[in-house]
Amino acid sequence: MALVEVQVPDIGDFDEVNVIELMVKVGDTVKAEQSLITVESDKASMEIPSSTAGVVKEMRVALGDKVKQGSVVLVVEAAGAAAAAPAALSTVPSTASPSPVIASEARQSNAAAAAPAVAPVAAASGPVQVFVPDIGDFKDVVVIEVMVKPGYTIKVEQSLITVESDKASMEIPSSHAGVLQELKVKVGDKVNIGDLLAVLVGTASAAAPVAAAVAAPVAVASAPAAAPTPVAAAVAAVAAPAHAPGGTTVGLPHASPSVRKFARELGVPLEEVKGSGLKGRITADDIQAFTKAVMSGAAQTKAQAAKAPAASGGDGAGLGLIPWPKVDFAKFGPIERKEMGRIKKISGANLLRNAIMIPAVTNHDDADITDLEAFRVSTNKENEKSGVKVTMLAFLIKACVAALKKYPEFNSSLDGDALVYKNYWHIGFAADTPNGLMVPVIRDCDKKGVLQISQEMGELAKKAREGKLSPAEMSGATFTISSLGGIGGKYFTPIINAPEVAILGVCKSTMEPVWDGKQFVPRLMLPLSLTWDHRVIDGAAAARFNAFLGQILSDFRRVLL
Ligand code: CAO
Repeated sequence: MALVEVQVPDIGDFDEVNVIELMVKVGDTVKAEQSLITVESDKASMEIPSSTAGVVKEMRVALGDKVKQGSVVLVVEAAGAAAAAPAALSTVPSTASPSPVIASEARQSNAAAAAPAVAPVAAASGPVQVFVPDIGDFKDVVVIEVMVKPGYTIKVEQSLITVESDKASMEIPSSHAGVLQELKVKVGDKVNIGDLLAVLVGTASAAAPVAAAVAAPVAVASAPAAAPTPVAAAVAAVAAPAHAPGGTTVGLPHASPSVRKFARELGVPLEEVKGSGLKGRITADDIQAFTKAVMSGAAQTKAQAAKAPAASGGDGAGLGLIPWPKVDFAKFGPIERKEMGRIKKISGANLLRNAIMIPAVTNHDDADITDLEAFRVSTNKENEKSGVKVTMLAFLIKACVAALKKYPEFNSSLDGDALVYKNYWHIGFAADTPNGLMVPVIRDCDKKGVLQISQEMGELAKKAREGKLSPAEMSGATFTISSLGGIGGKYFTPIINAPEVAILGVCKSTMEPVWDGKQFVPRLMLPLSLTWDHRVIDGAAAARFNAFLGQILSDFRRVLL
């Protein structure tokens, strides 16, 4: 088998270019014409193909190396080559079998050198037609990107569109300056040399190398000579960020033609992929990783996210719902529009997801807290000096821990088809703040007494109202209580705080006549509303949980059992 050194072929006017991607490694079997590496100048990126089929024996370039015509890329053990010269190392420029990319670039360069004054005109004030210039051997190249819009002010050499063959991407520049009146191509169109690309008007300011005033309308090919660096302009690369008329950079993703093609085949939006290659270049591995993340649900494309229901104003398209009604409220009376705060937006999105995704059921019950309230009042009297006031919520937290221990599925979370039972009891409580609803978490409530829970609750509620809660102080809850007891109401249906599986809503206790078997007696009754995830809990368990909670609250000594 003959060893063949594959060299960088004639790559046109480029002196030294950077190796930005290695597409093969030692041991790989390569075909003739297969791309080996991608190189990049400040204007163009090109794939360097192999002149020879065989097995890669040695890589002679690494990422970041600078190469030029004649640099050895790698050594291939030629497939099927005559074994006549086993020790001989033949050196073959990869252009021995001219690849379309390189051939076209070389030709472009030659054409430019040979015909420096082909482009006739640039200064004209009437409409000027801009045509696809000589782009080498390429036929029917696809327009993959349109970088300008009618109304844009175009400079000479400004890229108008990007076209792509299976081997190269090129930006097609404008030969003239002016205002874009009409663009004649769109993404997906196939173009060839001489095709009409655009019509510009008001081109008087155009600075062409060969300036000659011509009466309008004139037809001008965006020929190499219109651009001082024809090769660079004609193959102006995917790697070079395009510039919008206002000078702002249009974020054109850095990727080689084959990677772009790969992304297109998979329907991957290249502009959403984070490049891990040199200078943030997107590699085939990045495309694969992105696809995997989207397929596994770990990531979303922007299009998917746009379809997902939003915190508000989402159109529900992702759920197949009819669109949200759009009403011009101002038609019916004076209005004032105020953006929602950050916390409301975040909690809104969470509540919506939880309301939609959890098959939730709410059980209502009443607990007799007559004795407990008397105990609470006396405790507060005794502790007056300590500054810690105990509210019913602190007792409820303690009572809930006892119920969660007895019914552990209420302290669990769903993980796929499994239930994760947590052997810790961190209780979240909904706090009403000027910025919106927040849920601070009191940790290890099983290990704390009612007084300590009251004290922590006071501190956390204060922090919540001041907007000073840390993310850690709002995470890790295993169960949540939402108390409207200080405000009023009877029952409500709280929304479960995923990934928890249940939440207890509590309203204001009231004195009610309760039948004790012989007579009606006045008792202080606390309304309970327990919402539970029907995938994890069933109605009987929920009823038992509420009943047990009621027993504890009516005789708090049971907490000790
Ligand atoms: N029944 C009757 N009275 C009650 C009660 C109940 N269930 N719960 C509390 N109270 C009383 C308290 O004893 C207190 O009375 P005094 O002022 O006479 O001492 C008063 O109501 C105010 O209590 P509080 O609200 O300050 O204290 P708390 O411990 O009950 O609640 C907190 C603390 C932070 C949870 C509460 O202030 C809060 O923000 N609640 C709103 C929660 C919420 O918005 N939930 C809805 C979520 S869904 O949108």
